[in-house]
Amino acid sequence: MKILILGADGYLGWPTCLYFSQRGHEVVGIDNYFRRNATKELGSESLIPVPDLPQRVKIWEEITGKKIDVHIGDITDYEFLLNIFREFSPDAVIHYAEQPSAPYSMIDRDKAAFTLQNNLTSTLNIVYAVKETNPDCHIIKLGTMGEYGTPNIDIEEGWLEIEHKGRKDKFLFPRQAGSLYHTTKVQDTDMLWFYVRTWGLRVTDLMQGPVYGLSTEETDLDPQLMTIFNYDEVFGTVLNRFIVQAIAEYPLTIYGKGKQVRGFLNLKDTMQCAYLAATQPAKQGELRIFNQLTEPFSVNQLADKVKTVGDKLGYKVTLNSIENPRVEKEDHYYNVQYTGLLELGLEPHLLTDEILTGLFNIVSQYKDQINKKAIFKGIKWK
Ligand code: USQ
Repeated sequence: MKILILGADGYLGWPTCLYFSQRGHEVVGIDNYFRRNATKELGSESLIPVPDLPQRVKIWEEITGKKIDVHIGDITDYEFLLNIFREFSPDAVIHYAEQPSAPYSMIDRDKAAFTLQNNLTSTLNIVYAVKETNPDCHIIKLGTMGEYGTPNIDIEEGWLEIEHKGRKDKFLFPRQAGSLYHTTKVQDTDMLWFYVRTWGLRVTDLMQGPVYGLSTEETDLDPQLMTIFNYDEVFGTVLNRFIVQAIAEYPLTIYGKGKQVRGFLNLKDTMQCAYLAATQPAKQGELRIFNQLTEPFSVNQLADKVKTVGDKLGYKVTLNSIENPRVEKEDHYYNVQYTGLLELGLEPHLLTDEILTGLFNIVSQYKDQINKKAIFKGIKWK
């Protein structure tokens, strides 16, 4: 297959490029270095220094003999994106090229406006480029479990059948996002659903939970192939942050009661999910939605696991419940349906003590580079 990966330099984008390339697919990647630039501006760069994208693909080619083409540019520039679609004519496009951070979208009006403009325009441009060049191209869009929020009913896989005054219909599952970032993902889904209905596009929307981990089969081939790893309040996800905090002997930053539950997955499983979606595509005129998680955990459960493993490894791990900078329910019902990807063949890597120990071992090699000042700044929702 010919796969176009947008956001190819990112935490998920880079290992996804390698995953498809290793399995014999032709990969083209695009990135505008948003994450690198934004983290530099915030003083919270990747814990692991990684070469720039052209250098990374050069190293990949030296090690495996496999070639990945990359372009540095902004997909909100329609002509730039369209030219790549024309030249490459992908069978599938994977869209990771969004501003991915909830706290970033809540810093101020400018960052909110950037998030809105970047995320919605990039999705719109992909829709138009696909329609203009090859309407059969499968759009794989990274959504988020946060689109649903934390309703007091079971969360279904994308859709809900409703009976109202004796009549029935199927609708997108009700959405109530918890940040402006998450709201743009809701808007993306609505936009894609509109174009699927109107133009008959083929779309898979992956409702992903927070991802943790560092290691994939391909990035493990050489330290220079590792993915970007952020642990700061803005770009780090909670479990990755807790591991860095444990190693730095910084009290784990549990927001509020810590009873918030989210659906987590290992980085390795993100690769599998994207691959399963691409190799078993949605039908023409279908918006297929999968809930992309493998295990729900509360923040407290994660903190306890990190403490157990960290203490065993000789760190002094302490837990600290701090005032929640976000507006979110800290104690809520959470029961999610997530069978779609398992039915496609997903084999989950669950969060065992062994996996956590592996993460501790990699991160501890970069202990001296941890910038404690980046760990918590207290970006408030209001
Ligand atoms: N949390 C803490 N302490 C921390 C950091 C986070 O208690 O130091 C809590 C948060 O309050 C939240 C939960 O942990 O309740 C998850 O926070 P997170 O920062 O790991 O994840 P989130 O901001 O929701 O965003 C991340 C990714 C985003 C993705 C989303 C999936 O950055 O791109 O869409 O996970 S989901 O959470 O399912 O919406």
